Amino acid sequence: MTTMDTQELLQKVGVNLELHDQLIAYNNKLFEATIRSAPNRPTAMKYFDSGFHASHASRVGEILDYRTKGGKSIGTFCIYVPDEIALAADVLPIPLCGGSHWPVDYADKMFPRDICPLIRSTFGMAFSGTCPYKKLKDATVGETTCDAKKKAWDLLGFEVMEVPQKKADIDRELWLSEVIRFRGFVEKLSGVTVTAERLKETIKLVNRRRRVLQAVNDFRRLPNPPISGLDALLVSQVALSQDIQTFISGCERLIDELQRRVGEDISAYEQAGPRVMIAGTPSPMGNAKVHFALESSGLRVVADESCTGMRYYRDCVDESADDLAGMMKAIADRYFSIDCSCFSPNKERIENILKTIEEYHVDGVVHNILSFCHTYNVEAKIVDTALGKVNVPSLKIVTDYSFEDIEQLKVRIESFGELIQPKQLQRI
Ligand code: BJ8
Repeated sequence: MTTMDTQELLQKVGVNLELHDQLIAYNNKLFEATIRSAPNRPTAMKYFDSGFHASHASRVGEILDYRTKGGKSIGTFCIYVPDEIALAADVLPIPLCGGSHWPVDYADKMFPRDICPLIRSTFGMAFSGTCPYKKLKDATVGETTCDAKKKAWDLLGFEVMEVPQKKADIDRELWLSEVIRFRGFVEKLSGVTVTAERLKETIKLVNRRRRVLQAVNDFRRLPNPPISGLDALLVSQVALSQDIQTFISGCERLIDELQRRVGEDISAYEQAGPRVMIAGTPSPMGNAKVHFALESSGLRVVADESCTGMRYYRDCVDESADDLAGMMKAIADRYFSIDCSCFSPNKERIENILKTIEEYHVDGVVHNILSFCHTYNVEAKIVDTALGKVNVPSLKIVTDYSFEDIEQLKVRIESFGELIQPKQLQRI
């Protein structure tokens, strides 16, 4: 798609071109300075680099085409909204979480300043007229995962899925009923009934996306990871924004190249720095700040525990059921196993973190917490108690999307890096 085509397209979907140019200039500059500046990148990352740019260009065109042919779509903000069911009703989910600092002040039109930057970025884009998807959806589906989100949906009149806050049987039943209600919602939107046959196909398709993500990230367990944490983050971000089939093909090419790199002992890193896991809040597309601060300070990010990491792809939906009720239950169970800090207690998250530390040979954990995200911020203390028992040090970073504090962060990260006693797998 030429520049001219893109501008016409954006105009067609109601984007404010002048402000959009500013947003893209800001995002591109950061992308070049962070993700693209990493050394030893696999050639197959080209697809994911283009996926970054496509999210405000050709992907918009694809969705516009789909809608012109009568397709329906919904905006979403959380990995609790089950893609399988939406797709089985011929409704395309479009994740809308913002990761750019540029639009955050535009959110002040409706929201207080002292809320999470993810919410401010998302609505800052919508209110500044720079979100190309605003007019490309028939409905928007929120969820009750945090107070700021809940009230935002209220204010904006969105459809809301109730995510329970505990994991007792009664909560599981409530969640199943919400998943069934969501099916009714998307069926009504598109006029397409979800059949067992179609749902079986979409369960398999979405699981395939999870499996390629698992395969890419498995390489990060190795002594010399052939892919960096910054690139692995970009892969996850692109998973959320691009066409599933194209994304799967892009990952398959990357997996082949990573396999070859392993054979030739090519590392994504120039030195064998401490191996760290990032835990906590997601880093939606546009935000790679903490990954960059860590990797440009000589640490290696070998695991991401967040929703732009393994929380998104760790578990697949059980494919064994053949009837609609069985499949709906399998989907509800899979999504109910997500260990978001909105749950209380949230012991699965601690178990998953400890398991990941073992599997990825993690020397230290970095809590990446978006400002004003109280559940992850407080839960970091519970995580730290568990880490203390296995002698794994941690560093808590509470920050927003702006780069104002980057030098301070790097000073803290460098001290943390010196404190970590690498236990294992330090080879280059
Ligand atoms: S499952 S992490 S995508 S809610 S918006 S909770 S950062 S204050 S994004 Fe999330 Fe779903 Fe949980 Fe994952 Fe905190 Fe900000 Fe709320 Fe957030």
